[in-house]
Amino acid sequence: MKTALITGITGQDGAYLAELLLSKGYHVIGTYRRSSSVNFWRIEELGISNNPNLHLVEYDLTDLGASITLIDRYRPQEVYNLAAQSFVGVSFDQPVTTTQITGIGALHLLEAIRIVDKNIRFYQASTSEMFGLVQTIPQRESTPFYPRSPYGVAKLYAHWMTINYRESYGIFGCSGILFNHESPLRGKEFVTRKISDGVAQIALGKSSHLELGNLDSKRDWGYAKEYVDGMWRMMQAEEPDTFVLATNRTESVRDFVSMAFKAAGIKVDFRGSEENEVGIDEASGNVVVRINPKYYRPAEVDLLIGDFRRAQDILGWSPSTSLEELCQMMVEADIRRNKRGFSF
Ligand code: NDP
Ligand code: GDR
Repeated sequence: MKTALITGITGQDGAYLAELLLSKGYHVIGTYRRSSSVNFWRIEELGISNNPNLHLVEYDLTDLGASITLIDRYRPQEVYNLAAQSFVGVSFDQPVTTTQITGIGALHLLEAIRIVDKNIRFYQASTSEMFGLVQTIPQRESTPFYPRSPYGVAKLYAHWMTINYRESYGIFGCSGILFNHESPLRGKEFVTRKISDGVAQIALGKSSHLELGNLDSKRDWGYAKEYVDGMWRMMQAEEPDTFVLATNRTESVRDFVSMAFKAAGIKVDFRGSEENEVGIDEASGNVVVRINPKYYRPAEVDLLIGDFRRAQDILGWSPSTSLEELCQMMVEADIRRNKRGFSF
């Protein structure tokens, strides 16, 4: 039985990856942070929280000693580093914390592997945010980086450290440059889930409207459950490498809003521009979307679209859920949760 260690099991990807690895017969060590109220809602929703092969351990990525102890104690064959301060918006307000967790945190695990056992395989959760101010379209493994947030800069540091430990010490360190991936388990601070939950509340008469920031930014959104399979494939490859996972389709935030309202049977018409733009429910004439500049970022990533051909050729990975299907799935899940009066 293989043992895998997942940092950040309380997050979206950690929960889906744990589900996948358990289904493949792994013993999974999942780390969570000490806090006043630890939240296991995602692994509970997936029905894996009581799986006898899942072992939950308290751990903070910012502690080097704890990282060495963790790796030494469990001696996993595979380490998936998914833990991060992952919200781009917050990284502008907390750049130092973000760097310590998202950047240096990855180095702590690489150091632990170097010290304890160099045969342990390491996956680093890299991101399309490293492309930032995009230099070419679509973005692939060879596209130059130009991060636009403290989060993107911290992730770029961790990405290069992973490559450096691969080249310096022969550690199997792979880096997945994943474009945005969403699901009903996405945190509500991220725009797609904020929209699906907001639309559900409006459709059920629990809320009048949704407040958003920049509707013009364009993202390549895929389904998280498919992306964690790509992470696992990278770790089974012959050689450690860097791979882009994406859908090669880009849509604006505004398009996603329309799609989500459509999934709830509401047709929305956008009028006005910039801060005065509003989304109007065509049937009732009610304003259901407003702009609130507090959601604007000091520097924005305007457009992302990824080329996943390398992952397809070498790993046999490709996405299969369309954005319409994903959006429908998220809106339906949030309508169900809001009807139960209970939505994380
Ligand atoms: P989430 O924000 O949902 O999860 C992040 C996880 O990291 C949570 O479990 C969180 O714990 C944990 N964490 C945060 N700080 C620490 C710390 N100091 N020590 C230990 N654990 C910590 O992210 P996702 O699941 O969406 O993403 C997984 C990874 O992939 C992240 O690294 C993210 O940056 C990266 N990524 C995500 C993409 C996406 O579109 N989802 C795209 C590309 C990369 P807690 O619950 O206590 O907060
Ligand atoms: P992103 O995701 O920054 O791409 O990072 P997010 O969903 O936060 O933003 C996407 C785009 O939507 C615009 N936007 C808003 N965003 C939020 N959160 N809230 C709003 O109200 C809002 N209105 C408009 C943003 O400005 C942005 O352009 C995600 C995270 O999961 C990262 O960890 C990951 O690395 C990248 O995806 C790939």
